[in-house]
Amino acid sequence: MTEDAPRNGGQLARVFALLTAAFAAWAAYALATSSMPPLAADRGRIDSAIELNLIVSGVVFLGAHLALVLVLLRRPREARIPRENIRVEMLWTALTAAILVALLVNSEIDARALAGGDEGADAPKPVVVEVVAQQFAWNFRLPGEDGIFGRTDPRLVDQAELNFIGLDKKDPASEDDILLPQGLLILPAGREIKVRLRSLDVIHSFFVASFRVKRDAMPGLQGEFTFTPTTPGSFELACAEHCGLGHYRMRGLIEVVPEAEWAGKVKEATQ
Ligand SMILES: [Cu+2]
Repeated sequence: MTEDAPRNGGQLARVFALLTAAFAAWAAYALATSSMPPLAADRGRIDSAIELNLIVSGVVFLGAHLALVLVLLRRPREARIPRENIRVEMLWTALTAAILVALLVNSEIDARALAGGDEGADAPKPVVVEVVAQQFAWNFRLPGEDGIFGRTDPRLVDQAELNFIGLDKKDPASEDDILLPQGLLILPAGREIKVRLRSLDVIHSFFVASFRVKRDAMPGLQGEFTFTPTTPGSFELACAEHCGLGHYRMRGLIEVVPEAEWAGKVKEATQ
């Protein structure tokens, strides 16, 4: 060790402590001033998971940086810091593993609960909606009275005929299918919604911040997920996957209305 070591160590510790404090202050400010839009669906678990992860990683971040500052300050008295301490190493490795496993288990519990949907004999059937993403618009379809979606075929897609999803009009099941205007989805509040998500071209992502829902739409695959909008109102649907030059304008509007008004509003929008 050179003569300068104590002074350098102290300086380094001070710079480091300052940077840590500045970052912590900025993080606290960012957390206090920005937030997700108010929750409008039954997915509060997402908020608590984010909160828990931020708290745990914040505590670990501050603890690790504090330890680093202390080590830098104490470095001159090197004799007091053991070069190797198997017990301490085992302890922090086990502790880190335990924290990560606990977070993982917790997120698995959340994921299962969110995927489960409303169950039980008297739970009403979910409202099934087909969402078809395309460059750069959202198409929404309801199956109508029969509850069956008519056949679609990519070869039948015809933008000029406004057949954006390639609906086969010869299929009897497609007769009562309800095609909502592009970019407008009307949903009943308090009912479980089952979304069938597809894409006609590239990867898009169905993102409704107010519902805490974000799912990729993959060409060739059909995704399925559920959520229950709880509050009537207008909510923004954004594409959260950079899907091409028009990505920025790939927006949609989700109108959540009281269940009693739902059928009427859908009819009004499709006339
Ligand atoms: Cu997109």
